[in-house]
Amino acid sequence: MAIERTLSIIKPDATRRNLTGRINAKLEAEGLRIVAQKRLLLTKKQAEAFYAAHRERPFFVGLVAFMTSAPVVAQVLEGDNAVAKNREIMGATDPTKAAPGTIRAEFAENIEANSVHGSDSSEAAVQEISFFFAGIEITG
Ligand code: 3AN
Repeated sequence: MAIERTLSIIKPDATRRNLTGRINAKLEAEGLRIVAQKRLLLTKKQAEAFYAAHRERPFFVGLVAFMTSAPVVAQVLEGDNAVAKNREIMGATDPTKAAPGTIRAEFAENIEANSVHGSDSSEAAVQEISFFFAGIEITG
């Protein structure tokens, strides 16, 4: 398997409930390494740019409001098959459909406030990592 990197975001519902450490523990227990991490409060412009692909979706305005409502923790995860592996650890978008033991099954409040984001392809990962991090900030 190839060593990959993926972008993860611990979302406002989770930072608000002080769940950063518990989420990180799960990621690490599953073999992903947190090779970069920063906590920041997104501006409206930044959240709109990050979710630009969803601009036409009915939930876009609410999603941007939610993502700017409290700090997020952006992180780069590294490991074997990191993109797919992180999606597996996260669970389905809708927490009522997420497999038991996944982050979203355990922590998400609802389909919008679902505790974590993870890149959904290796192309998205490259683009999303560069949205948040300069190469010099990532140390394997
Ligand atoms: P995922 O994060 O599982 O890749 P996407 O890319 O379809 O899911 O959606 C991006 C984000 O938009 C989700 N993480 C969630 O916060 C929000 N979202 C997705 N679907 C809905 C929905 N039906 N209603 C409200 N928010 C949603």
